[in-house]
Amino acid sequence: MKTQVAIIGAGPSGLLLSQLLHRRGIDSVVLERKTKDYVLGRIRAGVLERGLVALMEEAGCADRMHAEGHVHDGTMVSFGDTMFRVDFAGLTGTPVIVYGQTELTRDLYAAREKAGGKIEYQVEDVTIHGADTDAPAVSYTVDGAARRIECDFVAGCDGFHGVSRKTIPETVRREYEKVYPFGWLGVLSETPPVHHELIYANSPRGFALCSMRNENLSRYYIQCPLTDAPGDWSDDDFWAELKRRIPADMADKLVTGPSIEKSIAPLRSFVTEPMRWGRLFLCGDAAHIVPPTGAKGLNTAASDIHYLYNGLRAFYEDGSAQGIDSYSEKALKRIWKAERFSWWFSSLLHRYPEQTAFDLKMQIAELEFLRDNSAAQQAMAENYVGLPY
Ligand code: FAS
Ligand code: PHB
Repeated sequence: MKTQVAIIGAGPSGLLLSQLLHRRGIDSVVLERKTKDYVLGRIRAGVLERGLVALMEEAGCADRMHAEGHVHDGTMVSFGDTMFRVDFAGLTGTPVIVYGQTELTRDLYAAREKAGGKIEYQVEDVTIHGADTDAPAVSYTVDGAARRIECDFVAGCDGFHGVSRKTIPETVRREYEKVYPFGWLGVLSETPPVHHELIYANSPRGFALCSMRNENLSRYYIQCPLTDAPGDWSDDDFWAELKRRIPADMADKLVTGPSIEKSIAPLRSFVTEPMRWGRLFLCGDAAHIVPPTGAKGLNTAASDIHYLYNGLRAFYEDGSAQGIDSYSEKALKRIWKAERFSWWFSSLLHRYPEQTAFDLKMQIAELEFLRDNSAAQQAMAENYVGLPY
């Protein structure tokens, strides 16, 4: 089989890239190791930056997002029983859209299927060949049958545990990592959200986040030890702990109900450099991971796709390699700013085992400065709604 761009991974990165390329008549094949239902069953991100909203519009996949997504002009931050609002729209002129990654991915699948896009599911043994030549290829098996794709470029959109990053020789790769000493226990419940905007909560018992998917589907998180498993937490225990971590008036309003999904995500900051090796380009979680505190994971994958899509477009339409040659440097400049914001916001809101009494005083002082200072809120708002591409 021949194609112009072989894309490994049918998560949001791979699907968005494939759809954008298709809209410019550039052919791609997407290889996915799981089934479509498995990919759609993963509950992940919930907040879309303005850049990702614009990309979904450019991909022709924004109708349901605009119809069902919720525009949020700000967010709440609480510590103890103090709660204050950061006004994104007022400070930056830009809101965010709350619309689950699952739904965004569903929209992208629908668009690729409608366009007759080639997606191969349950592939195995994916191997990238000749990435450092002008004639790369990808081999794989489906139901034991060996397949091979000859292509011009390979987009590694296969997430943190994929094969793409490891295809870049260790002598070329530089990796940066911080593993956080806690995880996030997440619950999805068919209950009305406790507040119409998100609540990021710092409490002496640990971090909590009150989020949502729609007016009758809520998403809640609490910081938990890495040694915990979802089965260690009954629904009642989860709700009781969440109530202890959010302001009393919010706890009193909280509508609880059975969890329809319960999972624990470990938290890490991770970046690999460079994001390009020959004709192989890494995108999204294949190249970088952030703690979900700043809602940057999916959104930083989006900016990678923006840079790579425009670079490939220029290559095929104008014969210019400038965009693909500058991809890694440009993507990493924005990625490191998202890493910093996600690390900062995580440091502000979580309890760390090794924190001293002085460290806790610093955390509260920083929260009070954020509450009282418009420049501090401006900086947070600009990062949260998404720095320019
Ligand atoms: P993905 O990991 O989504 O997709 C990669 C795809 O490649 C997968 O479908 C995988 O099956 C496939 N693949 C892997 N290896 C392959 C191979 N060898 N061959 C073929 N296919 C292969 N971000 C937020 O902003 N907010 C959140 O709350 C949030 N929560 C998260 C919770 C968890 C548990 C995780 C893991 C991530 C979370 N994220 C969150 C980040 C998440 O949203 C990612 O940023 C987003 O999924 C990135 O999309 P992709 O780069 O497409 O990677
Ligand atoms: C979510 O709704 O899943 C969500 C929202 C904001 C975050 C992280 C997760 O920072």
